Amino acid sequence: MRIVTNFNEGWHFAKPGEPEVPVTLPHTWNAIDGQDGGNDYWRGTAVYTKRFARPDMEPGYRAILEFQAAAMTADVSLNGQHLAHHEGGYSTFRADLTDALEEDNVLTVSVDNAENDRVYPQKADFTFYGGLYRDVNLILVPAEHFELLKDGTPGIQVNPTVDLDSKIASVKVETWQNGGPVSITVDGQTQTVVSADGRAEALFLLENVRLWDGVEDPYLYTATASLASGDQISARFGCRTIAVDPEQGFLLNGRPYPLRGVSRHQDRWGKGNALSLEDHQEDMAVIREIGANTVRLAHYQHAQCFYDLCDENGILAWAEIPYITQHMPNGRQNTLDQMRELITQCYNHPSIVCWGLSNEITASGAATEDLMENHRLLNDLCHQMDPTRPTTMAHVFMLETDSPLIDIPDIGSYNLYFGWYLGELTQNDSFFDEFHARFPHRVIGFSEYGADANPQFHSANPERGDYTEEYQCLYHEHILNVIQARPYLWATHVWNLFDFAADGRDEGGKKGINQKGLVSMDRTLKKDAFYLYKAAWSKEPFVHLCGRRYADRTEETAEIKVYSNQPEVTLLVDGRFFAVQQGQTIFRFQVPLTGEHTIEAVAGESTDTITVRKVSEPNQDYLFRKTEVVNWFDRQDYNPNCYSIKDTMGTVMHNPASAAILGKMMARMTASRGDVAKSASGNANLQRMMAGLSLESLIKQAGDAVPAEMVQQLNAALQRIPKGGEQA
Ligand code: GCB
Repeated sequence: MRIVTNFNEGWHFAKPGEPEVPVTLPHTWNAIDGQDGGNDYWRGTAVYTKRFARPDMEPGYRAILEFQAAAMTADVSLNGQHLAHHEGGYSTFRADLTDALEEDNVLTVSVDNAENDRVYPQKADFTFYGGLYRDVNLILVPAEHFELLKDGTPGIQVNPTVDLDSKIASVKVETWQNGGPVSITVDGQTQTVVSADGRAEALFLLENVRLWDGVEDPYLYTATASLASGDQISARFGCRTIAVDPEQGFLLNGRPYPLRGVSRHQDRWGKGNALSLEDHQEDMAVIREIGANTVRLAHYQHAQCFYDLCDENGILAWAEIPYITQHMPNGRQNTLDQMRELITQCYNHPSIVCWGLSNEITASGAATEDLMENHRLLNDLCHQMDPTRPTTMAHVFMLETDSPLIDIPDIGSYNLYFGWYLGELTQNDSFFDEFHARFPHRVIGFSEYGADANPQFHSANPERGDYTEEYQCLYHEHILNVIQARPYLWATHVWNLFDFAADGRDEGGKKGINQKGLVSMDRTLKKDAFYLYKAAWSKEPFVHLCGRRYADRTEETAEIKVYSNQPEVTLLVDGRFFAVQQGQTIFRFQVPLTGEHTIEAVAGESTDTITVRKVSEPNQDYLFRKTEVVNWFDRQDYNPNCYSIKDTMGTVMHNPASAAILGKMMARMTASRGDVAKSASGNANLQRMMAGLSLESLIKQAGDAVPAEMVQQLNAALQRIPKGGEQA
């Protein structure tokens, strides 16, 4: 018999030079300092200790300790004897304690999240929490047992192949063990097979197979394997086919099934990444509520229980390793190790549809030969370990669309932030249209897009960069059209379903938080944009009035916006009928304001109510205080017959004199902005994309990075050059 005991209780934790404190796992030491901004959270080596009596074991049994994650690097010792070293903070690993066990035991686990140049991630927009932040289990197994130590394997791999026409699935089950024979059962059929070189295999036919069919019917089968010793393991699996096509996008079980959903990071306000099962379940409930059919589990391996939840709920998942932002020549082995563990540990999940090789890996540097080679090796590893799933990559927007890097994975995907960090919303449309026209045989997706919103901020005239809930809504309304009009996009993922910690951030009125979430980091507040997607995706009838936190309005007539998946919305103002509208997803009403009004939206059985008030002065709490730099633009006088920052980049670059001035300023600017800006400034693709934008808007996008005097100098210098005939 296999006995699994939770080992989360009774630990002590100490940072260097500090006294030990009792802790219960899951635990991270960065729950507070990793979320409060300043990019100064503690990164180093801390020690977890646990004393325990020798477990009661029958003779020959082994005691294996399972860590479902240790961030980022761990060394496990028992009674002073070093037993395991593991690099990578997101995957399961196990250590065999047996030979070091005594009557009374001291277990020490040194866990390290310090900076280095080998273990990913090292540079990325999220907090690298340190700690034993997932469950630890003690597993007692008989001498004859299924493999536990190699790459955190479940010991069993199930590979169903489905013929949709005949509805027959042939299910190959493989197990790894140190004994045999092995009895394997699937759907009431049992086979006993020999084990050769530690591996056994059985093939089952399932007739009239019930498919694992996404959110509609995520039916799971179970394969169970046992040994004469009594050791037994099982794996759930799903019978489904997946395919991708450059025109049809993603296909599930033979039919087009556009993947439309959200991304998720594994952290929460006040807890860091030390989540409970209930936290994970709550996140899945929010994914179900919004009506998504896919989740990108960014930017690393998530908890097994979350992939289980995806399996159970029919949510198709993008799984990836944290090979992100900056390629490290010394990190090659670690990328391969993390990928091997990801695939070994996650293979059986029917929800997983692809393996993500990297994210925005050229964001801080060029695609060097070493980086290319690293990707080729990863890609080959994925194909060799799993011929059934495509590999993919999330490209940074400025990666040239004809870069040879794009050819490496089976299918591609871009992270685009036009309309937020830079550019205009419509550039999202043109980017994909051009890509699709130029590369009609490539499968392409939209792996990230989003805009930050602080739910405190509001505006009747929302603009990019104002952090209002209203701009986030406008942004997502636009992108919703982009993705609905382009079914060839094999997957699209909102960045991000939840606000998450990025301790290096300080913007939009909050330190340490990336506020692109549709839901707050504590999961208590759903921003208005959440309901836009719910209206587009969910079948559960509802109506939502935007502006619940935006009561004080200065307009004579306010736009009242309603999101609903119902075909008709009736608006009541102060209890009286105001208007009725038929439509889809978004309903807009112009409501004259005189004093305080109760607004009620009714759609079928659903209702929602807000209060709005006519005020004479804007509520100052609603305004994100922009920096001097941004305000400066509005005060400029300029001569339109000469060049100025009002001109487009393309126009300014057209004249050698004005181009030289701009070139000089860009060189000065990028010198102080680090690697991302440097690679952006030398990037022809980006410059082509930016050519149609005014310098003013480009500078605004750069925010505080361009000091006011620099803008003034640039504008003054441009204003000295008369335009010679070309249009501004
Ligand atoms: C990206 C990254 C993601 C960031 C996001 C952002 O492109 O892939 O990790 O959090 O942008 O919000 O800037």
